[in-house]
Amino acid sequence: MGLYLGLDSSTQSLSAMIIDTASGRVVLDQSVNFGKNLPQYRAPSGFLPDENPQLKHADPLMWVDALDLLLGQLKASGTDFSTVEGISGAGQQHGSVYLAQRLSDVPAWDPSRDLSSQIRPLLSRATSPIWMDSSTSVECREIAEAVGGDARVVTLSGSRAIERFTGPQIRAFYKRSPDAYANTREIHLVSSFLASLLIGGSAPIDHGDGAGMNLLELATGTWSRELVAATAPGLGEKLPPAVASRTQVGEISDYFVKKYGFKSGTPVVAFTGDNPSSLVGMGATEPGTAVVSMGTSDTVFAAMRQPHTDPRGFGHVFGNPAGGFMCLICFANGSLAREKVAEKTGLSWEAFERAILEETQPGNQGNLLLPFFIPEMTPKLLAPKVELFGSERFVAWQEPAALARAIVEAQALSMQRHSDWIGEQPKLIRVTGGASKNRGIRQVLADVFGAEIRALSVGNSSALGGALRAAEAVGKVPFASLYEAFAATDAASNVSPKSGATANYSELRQKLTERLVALGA
Ligand code: XUL
Repeated sequence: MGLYLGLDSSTQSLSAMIIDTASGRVVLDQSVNFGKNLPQYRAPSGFLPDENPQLKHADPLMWVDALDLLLGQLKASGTDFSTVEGISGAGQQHGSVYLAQRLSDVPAWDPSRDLSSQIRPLLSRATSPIWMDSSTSVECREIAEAVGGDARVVTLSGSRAIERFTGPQIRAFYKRSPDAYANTREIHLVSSFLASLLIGGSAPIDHGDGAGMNLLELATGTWSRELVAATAPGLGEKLPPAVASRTQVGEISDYFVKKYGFKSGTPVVAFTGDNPSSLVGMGATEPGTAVVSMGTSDTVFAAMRQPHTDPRGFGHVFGNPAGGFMCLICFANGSLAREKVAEKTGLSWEAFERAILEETQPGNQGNLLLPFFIPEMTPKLLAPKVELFGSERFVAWQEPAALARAIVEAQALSMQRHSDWIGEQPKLIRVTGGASKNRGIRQVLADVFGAEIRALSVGNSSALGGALRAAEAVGKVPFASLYEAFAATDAASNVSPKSGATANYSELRQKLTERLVALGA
């Protein structure tokens, strides 16, 4: 029993959460926002603006500075890190960091200097492609062709070759900057990079996040020779080992002991991707509970005993940090699309909720909005596509309440369609992320899926997942008892499907399917 720290480096912020397994309480939950707190990196939404909408990169030093900033703020406000018994965490998935030296070969971090000035000279690539990048369609095709087609990539890695996945991104780097690629000794994911900073060495990549690279062989949990060879020459020597998620990857380095007061020898457990970490934070590592996470991206995910892949090619299979597998479907048009509709209709968040709950009905009288305000990965649309179908006033953007309902219904119907390959329709869905706090959005999910919706009392399920994983691996506290204490649902937020509502969606579902098929999606 003790205190465990979970970190989460997501698209827009770095969060820290400390849990106390003796009292069953979260004792600390704090974040720094990259855009607001580190404006010198000129990344208001966590990535560097670029003329090309397909290119989405971030400065990895921003993530390093965020770590020093957050730990410094916490120490200054009285956090005693010497009581922490173990650390784990998560990073936004797929993003990669390129180093000219192996981190295990460099001298220990000097606590009299900040960390970013010690990392800067080690980078072989100044920026990191992140999950929002969609610039690698050519490389995806080349990788698939080299191994004998899409089906082979899916069998090996659990997903088709996907633009944002790390393998195609590495291949694009090798082709566009061959010298810098040749000068690269080690490639990390955001998650393993964060863990490497903490241990002052090269941390392995875990099976949860590693499966989002198109390089890991799902069946064996090792790097696939075929995919590695198809991606870029010499890549095998540049990848850290792949390990099970509960592996202790090292001890906290002296830099953090001297600077922030951690106890020498504090174990660090492999970091994982933010979605696999949320699977743990949501208490959903056993099959049977689906999770809908509504943040910058919307994701639908669930634990799976045996890997089983999406015939349409949009879904993925990743390692489940508690053992076995998980499936995931990711939608780029999450918060941003909802915000765009709120902005265009002039509705506040409260009015948006009222519009859904009080002013409109399930099925929206046939009004339909195609919700792709930015390029989408599920279905694959490389250019934005927003279209309205329905009453004259609706298509002229003059029905604010119907438009609020329309964006949420289209997102929920698209989630339902694209998660149908997982198996039986879920009867119980756990929700997380900012938008899930909106009761109107929870009601639409309940009505479309015909499922009971539950939200957790603790927010930030990915940072919580990090703390829980540390408690399980270091403190040997079983997940089942951790879930009882920390993954309890908040009864006041429960939502059930309205009677008869689910049936109202058959027409809208049909209309959306026709549109998607017409778009080749
Ligand atoms: C999942 C994905 C996103 C990021 C967001 O495949 O790309 O959900 O992990 O941080």
